[in-house]
Amino acid sequence: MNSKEYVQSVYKMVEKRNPNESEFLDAVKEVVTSLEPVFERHPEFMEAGLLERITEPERVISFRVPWVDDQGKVQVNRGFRVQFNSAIGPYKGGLRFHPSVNQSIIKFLGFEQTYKNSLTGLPIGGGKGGSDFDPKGKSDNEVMRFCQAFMAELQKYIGSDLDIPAGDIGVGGREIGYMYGYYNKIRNTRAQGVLTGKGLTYGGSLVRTEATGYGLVYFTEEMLKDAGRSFKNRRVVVSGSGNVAIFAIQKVQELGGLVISCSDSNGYIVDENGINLDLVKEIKLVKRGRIKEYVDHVPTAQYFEGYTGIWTIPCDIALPCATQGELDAEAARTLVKNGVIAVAEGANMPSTLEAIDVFLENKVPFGPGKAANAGGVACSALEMSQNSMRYSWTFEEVDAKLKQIMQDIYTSSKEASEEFGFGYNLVAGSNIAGFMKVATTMMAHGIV
Ligand code: NDP
Ligand code: 2IT
Repeated sequence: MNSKEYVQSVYKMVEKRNPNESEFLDAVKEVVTSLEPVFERHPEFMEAGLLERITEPERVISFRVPWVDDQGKVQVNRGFRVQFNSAIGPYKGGLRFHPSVNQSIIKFLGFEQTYKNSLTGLPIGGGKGGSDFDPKGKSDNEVMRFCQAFMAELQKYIGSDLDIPAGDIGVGGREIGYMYGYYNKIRNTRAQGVLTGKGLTYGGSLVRTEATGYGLVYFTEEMLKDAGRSFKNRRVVVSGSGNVAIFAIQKVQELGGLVISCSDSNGYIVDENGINLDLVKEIKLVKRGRIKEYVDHVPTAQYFEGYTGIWTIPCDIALPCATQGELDAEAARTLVKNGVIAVAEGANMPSTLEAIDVFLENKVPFGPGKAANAGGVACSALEMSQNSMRYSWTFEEVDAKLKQIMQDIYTSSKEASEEFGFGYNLVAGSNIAGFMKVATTMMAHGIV
């Protein structure tokens, strides 16, 4: 069997084994199609069944999360932790609380996380978890009781040398604080390294809050630099208005770019004078409100219902930072038509496979999520290092390490793409560079 037949036959098996898991299948498809030339050069990887092994999670944990709401009513949610691949280190990856969460979504995120974490150069394996709990409209007390109920079960499976969760959609500092407090109480420990994204007074790292957004912009800066360009005076559209979007906007503004739009799951705002980020932070982070409230404070700005229309705004640089599948082929064609010069993903898999093809066919420099948004998890690994040392680096120290890591990811992705005959293709390059470290390690460990 040649490498092409091998990749196709394994993908068919994965399809058969995971029916109805479209997000997971898309994530696998994107990676495996990049790997054909790798298997051609390394037939020993085929003989060792590497592709069959990496497409099957080491462990999928699903559990009941019962809790009591403010009306005294019993609520039951479903919790997940997918421990995907621990070849290069303990499982590492965020927790997502959103009503859409299901096994397919957590598996796709855990699969992606494995190669993203490998790309950081730090010793972390891949995992992801979460729940279909919807934090929207819940009181602080309800969120706390849910986090405690969730952790009551999750604690059986995690640990600072085993599996280290962090935040993702719907899980930020507040939720990590509640989960961390409860973990320590019921385990009778003060194990700082068990979660990342912690508050600064109990083992959190400076820059972790900003890291994904900042890292995304550092990565995009490398893409622009290679084309002899920069963020200066560029029109930038950033979707979402959560953790990743907000700190991406902050860094773009620092670098002289003009961010004209951001969104939430209901709609998007356009402010041709440049987004007032303090106002967005007040609305989304402090009040936990809706982005449309922005126009109540800035009458010259406009609000549009629906979140996909954001890609029709003419811009130079597009940074999707909301959620999977938010940018489809039609949106990609519109961006290309409007002359976009770079697209980089702050979210995980925001562009559909067809949208990615549109960017690649039109030679638009495209930074895939597993490379471009790796700054968050990289900083989480730096938080773990500081916890182990019982020491904290300064903001400048962590920020410099983050920037270096993002530059290294860019270079290794670009070089792997060229080495394996893809030209300038950061999708293929990041898949290959991420895979090589995992593959080499799995070969060293034997069949385990
Ligand atoms: P947050 O919960 O802080 O913010 C999510 C944002 O996306 C909100 O503005 C939310 O709007 C919006 N959103 C959610 N669903 C949709 C939708 N269907 N359409 C449009 N907007 C939507 O999450 P993060 O910022 O942490 O995560 C955003 C993305 O970045 C996710 O894909 C996540 O996996 C990825 N990521 C996060 C990292 C991190 O460190 N946090 C690291 C790497 C990647 P609303 O307020 O209406 O819910
Ligand atoms: O998707 C991601 O990389 C994250 N949500 C961050 C994970 C982490 O462990 O910091």
